[in-house]
Amino acid sequence: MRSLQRRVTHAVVASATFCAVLVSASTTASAAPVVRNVPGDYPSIQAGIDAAVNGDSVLVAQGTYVENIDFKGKAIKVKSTRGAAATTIDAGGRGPVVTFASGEGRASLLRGFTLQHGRAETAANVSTGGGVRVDGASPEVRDNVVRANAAAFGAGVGIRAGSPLIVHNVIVDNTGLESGGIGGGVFISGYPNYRAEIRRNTIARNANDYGGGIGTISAGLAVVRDNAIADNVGGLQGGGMWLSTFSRVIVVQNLIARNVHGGAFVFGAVAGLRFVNNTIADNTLGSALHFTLHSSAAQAISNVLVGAPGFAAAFCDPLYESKPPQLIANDGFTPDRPGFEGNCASSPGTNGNISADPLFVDPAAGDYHLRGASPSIDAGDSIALGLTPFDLDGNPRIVGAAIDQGVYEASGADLALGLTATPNPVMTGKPLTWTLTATNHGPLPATNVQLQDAWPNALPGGVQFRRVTTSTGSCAWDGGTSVTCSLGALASGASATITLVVKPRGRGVLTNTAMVTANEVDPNTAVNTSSVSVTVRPT
Ligand SMILES: [Ca+2]
Repeated sequence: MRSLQRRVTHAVVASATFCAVLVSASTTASAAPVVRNVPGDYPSIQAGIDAAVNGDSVLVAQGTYVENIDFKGKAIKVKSTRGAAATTIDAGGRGPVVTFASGEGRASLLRGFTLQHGRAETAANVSTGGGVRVDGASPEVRDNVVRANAAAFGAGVGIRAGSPLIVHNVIVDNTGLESGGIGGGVFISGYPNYRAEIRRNTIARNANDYGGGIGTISAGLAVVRDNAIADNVGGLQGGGMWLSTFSRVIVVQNLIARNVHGGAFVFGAVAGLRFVNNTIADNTLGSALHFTLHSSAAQAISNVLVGAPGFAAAFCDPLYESKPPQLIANDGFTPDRPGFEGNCASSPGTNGNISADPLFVDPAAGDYHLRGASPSIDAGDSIALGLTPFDLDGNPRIVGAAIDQGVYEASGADLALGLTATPNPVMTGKPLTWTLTATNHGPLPATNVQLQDAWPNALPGGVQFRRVTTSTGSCAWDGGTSVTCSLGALASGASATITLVVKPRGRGVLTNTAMVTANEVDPNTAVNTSSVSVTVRPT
């Protein structure tokens, strides 16, 4: 039926001989695009692809399809109707799940599948790309889950020449097959001018000898941007990333954390290889950034680098490279040793580089946002090449005086509250002074700062209120056991001090709890509340 419609349309166009230009244009468009349904119209996805022509779509219903698919050079969209969670292509351990090896361009789209159990090994003459194999092609691969595949190079996604867009996929649990394998999650090759783009993917729990998350060889002008690269294992080098030999990769705003064998290992760079605004932390058995052979051409700008115990955050290997890479406005910090070592050891204090705890909000829970007091706030290079207008959360850059180092731009106002009691213990009937200190750690000014303070009466003789004073704004006693303060605005870095005096009577424990809030978003509310208990003793 559909092919009949196509022939009819061709006939109509062909009869329009009075206008050669129109005929030419219409023939190129090749009639209306056809939607081919699987399994409604075709028994397999490949059968749908085989029947399709440029411009068509192959729409796949939910289910598991045991097959390998090959786009065969066609500019078509292959999409699931219900998304990756409901639609799986399973290669059953035979060959890559999906192949783009016939010169496909960006008009070839694969979207919304789980791609699993693919295999690419040297013995089978296809060693690259267990889940997705790209060889001399530039398709778009979007919104897929690429899991449990195996290959020598690029167990999840393998790119051997081409400029594909690999965007918003979850690439997990893929493993290398052969000794010396490169790229557990993604492998990129494409010398000299191919430009693969790896953007907004989660690349986790993959493994290969070199580059557990991403491995590159001669990767041309590849761009790796806005990815989370975590919990990968580089068996020999480069837990998160391994960049080798004429790789002119631009690595922008990636969170590279908890990988085994370091964050990123640069083994051969050419001018243009650049790390910008990445956060690289909590990787084990290696530095956050390790520069060796031919890496003096590399640049690292505005990164937050935290080294594993025993490893410098940034190590510039003097044995293989006499000159350091260009390091600008980075924070390189290791708790138990210098942040920068090797021939970049003198970086702190030059070119905007610092070495200080970046003060993540909660790294143990995977939260690498900056606390308000972080030295990385406003400490980056606002004009670095490769910046994007949004941070990894999608919030605007640049907030405050300058761009922050790392993947996140701090905004809002980080309030903190301190509370002390004097004396403690206190004698019954004697004055007890509570001192409350509300501090705005920024980065923005806090407005309409409110403080609530309460001391529920647990003493037999009661608690007599005496007075409350504040350094800014005003406070009011409610006539019972609480005080409310309106402190107005607090600039970034400013504090307000409230002094509250009472006389407890009787004996026991008196607990005071206070909280501070403001109109602004607060990136770290854990420190907004404070509490202190005082023992009241008889005279
Ligand atoms: Ca800033």
